[in-house]
Amino acid sequence: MNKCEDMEAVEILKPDDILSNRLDKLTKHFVSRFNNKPQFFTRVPGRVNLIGDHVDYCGFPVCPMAIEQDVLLAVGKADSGLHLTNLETEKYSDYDCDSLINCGEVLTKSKEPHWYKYFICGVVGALEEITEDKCQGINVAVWGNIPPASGLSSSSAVVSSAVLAMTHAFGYTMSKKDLALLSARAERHIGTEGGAMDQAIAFLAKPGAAKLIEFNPLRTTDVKLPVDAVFVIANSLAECNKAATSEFNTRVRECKSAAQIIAKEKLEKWDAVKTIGELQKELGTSLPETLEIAKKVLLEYPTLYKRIKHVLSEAERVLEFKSICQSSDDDQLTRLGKLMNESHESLRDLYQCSHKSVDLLVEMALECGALGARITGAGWGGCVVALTTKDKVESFVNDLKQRQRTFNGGVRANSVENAIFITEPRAGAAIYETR
Ligand code: ADP
Ligand code: NG1
Ligand code: MG
Repeated sequence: MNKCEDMEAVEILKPDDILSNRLDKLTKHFVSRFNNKPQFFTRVPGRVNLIGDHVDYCGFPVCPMAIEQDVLLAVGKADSGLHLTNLETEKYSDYDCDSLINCGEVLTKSKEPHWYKYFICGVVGALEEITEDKCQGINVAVWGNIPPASGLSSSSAVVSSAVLAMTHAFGYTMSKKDLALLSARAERHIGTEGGAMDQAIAFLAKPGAAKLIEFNPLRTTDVKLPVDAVFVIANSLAECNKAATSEFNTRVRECKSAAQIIAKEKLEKWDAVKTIGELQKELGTSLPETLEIAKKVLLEYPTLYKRIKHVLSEAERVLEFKSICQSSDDDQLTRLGKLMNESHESLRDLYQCSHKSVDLLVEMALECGALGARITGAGWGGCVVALTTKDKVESFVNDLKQRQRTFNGGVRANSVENAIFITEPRAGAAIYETR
C-alpha cells in the first residue's frame, strides 16, 4: 500500500520539451488576456477506468490509471477576483467575478453546468482551507485536451486543477491524498453526487502502474499490468454531460435506497447505513452472500435489485482483475478480457448506463480481435476501453478505425482519426515552474 507516497505533496517540476511547447502557447494566451506573465503552471491528467464503474460512491474499490491527456493551467495572482480564460475561446467564453470569496454564489443561481462553474467548484473547495485574508485574486488561463463529457474525467481535471492552483497560489501545501478528497467534495457543488475515484487517480497516479483505489479511508495500491497487455481507448463521440441530466444522481440514489431497504429489514441500526458498502460491512457478509440477501429482500423492487446486482458483481470483478494482474498464469489476458466483457454487459443490462453507439463500438472492438472491451466512466455515451496485445495492437487500431469510419458515417473524418488511441499508465498532477 502506498501510504507514504499518498501523503506526499504535489511535485514542483521543470517542464520537458513537449510540455514546454504547450505551456508557451498557453503563456501567450495568458499574456494577451492579462497583460502580465503567469507565475506557475499546473497539469492534471484525465483517467481511464479499467474496471469498477458505478461502485466508488457505493464504497467499493476501483482500478483506473491516469492518461496522457490533461488540463493545463497558467496561473498568476491578481489584485482581486477570479478571472478565467480558456484557450478554446469559441467553445468556452471568458469569465470574470469581482470577488474570489463570493464567486461561489453563481453555483446556486442556475442549474446549467457552464464550464467555468467546474473551476468555481474548485475555488469554493479550496476556500475551505485558505483563510480569507490570504485570498486576494487570481488570473487563470485553461487549456485541456481530454475529450469532454466522454467518461475520461475531464470535469475532475478542471475541478482538481482549480483546487491545486488556489492552494499553491496562496501558499498552502497539502498532501496529494487531502487534495484528492477536497477536490472530490468540491466537485459535488456542480450537482453530481459522485465518489472520489477521478480526483484520487488525478493526484495519486504514478507512471507505469494502474491503481487499486479503496475508499473510507482513501488508500491506493499499484496494479502492475501484464507486460503484453495494451489498452486502447475508443471514443463513441456521443457526449453526455453528467451534471446536465438526472441519470447519474438517480443511480446514486437507487443504490442508497437498495442499501437502506435491506438494512431496515436485516439490521437494528439501519438508519446509519447510507451505502451498499456500509450495508455489507454491517451485515458482515461476503459479496455473494450480500447479493443472496438482496435477492430475497428486493423481490418487489426489480430495478433496485438490478442496480445492486451490478454493484456487488462489479466489486468482485475489480478484486479479481487485481489478483489476475498479480498472478503469472498463461491465460492472464484472456481472463482479464472476460472480466471486462462481463463488466460491460452488467453496465449495459443491469445498470442501464450504456448508449447504442458505445455498445456498437464494444461489438466492433471484439470483432476486431479485442480480448475484452467495456464502457468506461459514468456512461450514457463516451468511451470504450479495449484490451489487446503488443503484437496485435497496430492492426487492431487500424481495423477499428476503418469500422468506425464505415459505421459513424455522419461524423467528421478528423474526429474519427483522433477517437481511437493507445494508452498506458501516466503520472498524476504536478506543478510546473515558469522559466
Ligand atoms: P467527463 O466524463 O469528461 O468528466 P462530465 O460530464 O463530468 O464529463 O464533465 C464535462 C464538462 O467539463 C464539460 O461539459 C465542460 O463544462 C467541462 N470541461 C471539460 N473539459 C474542459 C476544458 N478543456 N475546458 C473547460 N471546461 C471543460
Ligand atoms: P465521469 O464519467 O468521469 O464523470 C463519474 C464519477 C465517478 C464514478 C464514475 C462511474 C464524478 C466526478 N465522477 O465519472 O466518481 O462514479 O462516474 O464509475 O462524480
Ligand atoms: Mg466527470
